[in-house]
Amino acid sequence: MSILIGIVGKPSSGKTTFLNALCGTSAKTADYPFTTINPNQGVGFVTTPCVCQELGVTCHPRNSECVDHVRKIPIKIIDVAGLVPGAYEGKGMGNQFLSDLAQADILIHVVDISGSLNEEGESVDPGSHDPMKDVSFLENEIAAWMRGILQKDWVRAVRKADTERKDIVDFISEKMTGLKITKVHIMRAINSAKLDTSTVKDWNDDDLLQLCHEIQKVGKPIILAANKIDRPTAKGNYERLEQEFGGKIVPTSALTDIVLRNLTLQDKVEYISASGRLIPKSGLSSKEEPIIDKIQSEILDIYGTTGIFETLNKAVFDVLELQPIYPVADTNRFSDNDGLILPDVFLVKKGTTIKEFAGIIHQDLYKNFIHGIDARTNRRISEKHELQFGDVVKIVAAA
Ligand SMILES: Nc1nc2c(ncn2[C@@H]2O[C@H](COP(=O)(O)OP(=O)(O)OP(=O)(O)O)[C@@H](O)[C@H]2O)c(=O)[nH]1
Ligand SMILES: [Mg+2]
Repeated sequence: MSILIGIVGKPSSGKTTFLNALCGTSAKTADYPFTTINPNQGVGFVTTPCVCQELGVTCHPRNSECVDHVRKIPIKIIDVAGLVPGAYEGKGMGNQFLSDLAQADILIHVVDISGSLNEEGESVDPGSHDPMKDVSFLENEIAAWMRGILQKDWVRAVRKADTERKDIVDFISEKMTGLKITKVHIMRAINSAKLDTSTVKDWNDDDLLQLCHEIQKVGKPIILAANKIDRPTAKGNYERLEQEFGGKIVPTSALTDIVLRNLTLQDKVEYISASGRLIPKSGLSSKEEPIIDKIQSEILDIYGTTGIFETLNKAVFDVLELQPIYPVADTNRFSDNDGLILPDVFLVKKGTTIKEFAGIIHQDLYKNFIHGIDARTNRRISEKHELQFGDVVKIVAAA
């Protein structure tokens, strides 16, 4: 399964800066709305301690990287045009960008937590806009966009489905083809929306909107990046939103991340990530010195990091509940058939069984599956066994 993360938010909230920080790209950013029109794409990395250290081996990563025993797993990221109220009806850049998000598994909503932009992304008095409003407006836009897709030809389609006695989940699933919404998502959403599946033809616009809100929650979950946390009016807003959204919000400063990266690349500062400390080195100009002090005292000392990679890790590991699993062919050497040690790592959903995992690697492995082996213990595992975070497994299949 290839994972795609979509970066969304109103104009000028810092989406492209966020993408550049995550992916090391240099897509255009600027302080006026709609700098981005066509989507920018990049590849970021989620990180997890590599099992090579625990197993005492030197790995040869192929589909990922390993730096100092940290596995870096590539994730595709897309940054789209800014979203303004009414986008689903074609306002602003319209709903083209919503289509750009169709393939996304999860959305990072980049919010201007300093409250210095109005709904349209234009500058206003710092702190005068309530970022809480941005959160609900974005959810509403996504739900309204999905409802628009469902409503197309709804009455006729419902009648037809009725005469064909088609299952409602199959019916909605067909309407949402291409949006990466699964039948499980739809089933869960119908339940949460408490809709009566025996009276589908009576569902009104509000019912459909409610259903789409629930589909969004399960099918395109949103994690909040409280961006521009470096600005003076940000902290209070962040604390308020943190109370409300708890585990789903991360304080970030995309711009600081980029400044720090450039200074590090120029060897002007050393960043000790474990302690969140910056060590100034020679070559810092008199203009750069106060910047370093400010980053240390106003961001790192308070929040620990610039938050960019924390957001990505949280999205992948906590919200999507994906787990890194390492398939091997030789359980003594932890290698593949060519002798490469721990070459690949796959991200699979929590609850995935070893047999389902076989199918993710190759359909033939699923068909011919016999059993699995836990490479740590060399014990057999039966087909219903659910994989755990960091498992190293061999799949035994009939030739
Ligand atoms: N202070 C501060 N400014 C930031 C931060 N992130 C981005 N910016 C600035 O915000 C402005 C807008 O950034 P962009 O990345 O172009 O914003 P965007 O959301 O992609 O904007 P559109 O493409 O127009 O929708 C630029 O001037 C950035 O330098 C941040 O963390 N802190
Ligand atoms: Mg942009």
